[in-house]
Amino acid sequence: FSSSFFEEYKMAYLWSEIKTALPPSKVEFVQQFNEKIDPSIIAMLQQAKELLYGQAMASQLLQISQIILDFSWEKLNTGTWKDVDKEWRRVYSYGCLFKTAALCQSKPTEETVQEAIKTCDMGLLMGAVIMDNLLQKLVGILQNRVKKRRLHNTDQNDTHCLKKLKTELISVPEINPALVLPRLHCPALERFRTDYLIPQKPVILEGIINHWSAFKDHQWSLGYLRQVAGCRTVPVEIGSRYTDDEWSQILLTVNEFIDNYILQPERGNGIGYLAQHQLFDQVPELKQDISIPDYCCLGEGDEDDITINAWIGPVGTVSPLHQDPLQNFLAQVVGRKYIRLYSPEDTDKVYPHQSGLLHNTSQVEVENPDLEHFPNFAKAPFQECVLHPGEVLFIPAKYWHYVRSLDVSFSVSFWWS
Ligand SMILES: O=C(O)CCC(=O)C(=O)O
Repeated sequence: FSSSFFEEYKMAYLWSEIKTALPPSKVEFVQQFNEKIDPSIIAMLQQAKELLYGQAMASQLLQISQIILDFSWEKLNTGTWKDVDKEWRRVYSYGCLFKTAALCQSKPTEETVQEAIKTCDMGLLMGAVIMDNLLQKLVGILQNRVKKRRLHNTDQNDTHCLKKLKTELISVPEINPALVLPRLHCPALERFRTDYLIPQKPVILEGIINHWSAFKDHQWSLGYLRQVAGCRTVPVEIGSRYTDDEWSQILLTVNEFIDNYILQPERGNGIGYLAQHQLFDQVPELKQDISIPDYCCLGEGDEDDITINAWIGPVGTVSPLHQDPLQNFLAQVVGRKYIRLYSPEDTDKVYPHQSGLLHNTSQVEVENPDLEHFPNFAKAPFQECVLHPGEVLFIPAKYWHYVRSLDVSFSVSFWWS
């Protein structure tokens, strides 16, 4: 058989695979909404379900799903995100589900499968969980259709581009030995609790994540990221730092992010940072490569309440000096990061922004401070380090932290209470 015949066969088979993930009959396909949802939209959702289980043309289902998506999208983009009614997010997810099904019904091309993957990702990012996380199941099936073809020629290309990048000058700060953060190798839980957690003192922990698959059989790299998530759509922060006026968030596939913001940043419009907590829910393969540090059991919260964030970006991403309300383990997996910490006791010396949204962020550019405007910043004591792969920095709650990547970098942070 020719490979194109094989590809066509696989695409034809795709719909039967998608169908097995859907409820077997329309009776079992339950959609219930409260009175917040307009009756006309409920009628459309009902009609979409009839079309999905009937003999209708895929184009009809596509049309109706697009109306559901457009209508609910309006609702998701009205007012602030926290005030958006979850019920409309569920409607949006159903719209994504119907559109995905419509796109996959008759032998889809690779482009159509890509569009279906993007549709599922939009539902996962903007919608709410429906039908036992069905969108996640569907995207897994779809991803398997495109993933394998991408594997071959990217790694070599990436290495070549990375070599070129290495020639750029990176300013690695000289660490003052008097200010360097202490390091401990696999301390006992009790030692960590008494000497660091209770007194809320930062420390670098060594040797506690070496067993992660991310360092072993699934070693994290740009190539690996392309393999498990290349075709997935994710939000990327564009701009050197989130305090800049030009800073924005855009949606890109992971491959586009790597190509245009990591390997050839001159192609993208500024520095791009994949900094978000949804990545591990969107791409469970990545979550399986890491694990929550044992030391989190010393906290009071449930394991389910721990937020796991991914921080993936090129040389030079900067997280301006800011504080977060929870305890943090910042684990470095690939590349190095320069980090500065200031105690919450010195908050007045770091000049937090006055405005509501940025009140947890300092106005001072840490490595180039304007001491005329912020004179007391020079008096603020700090600790610093270069965090290397395999090291984990404990940042106590409310500690001010500033982070600049010195290489292409992958980090994971765990926020716990
Ligand atoms: O690594 C970074 O750029 C920032 C990390 C951070 O702010 C955090 O983990 O809270």
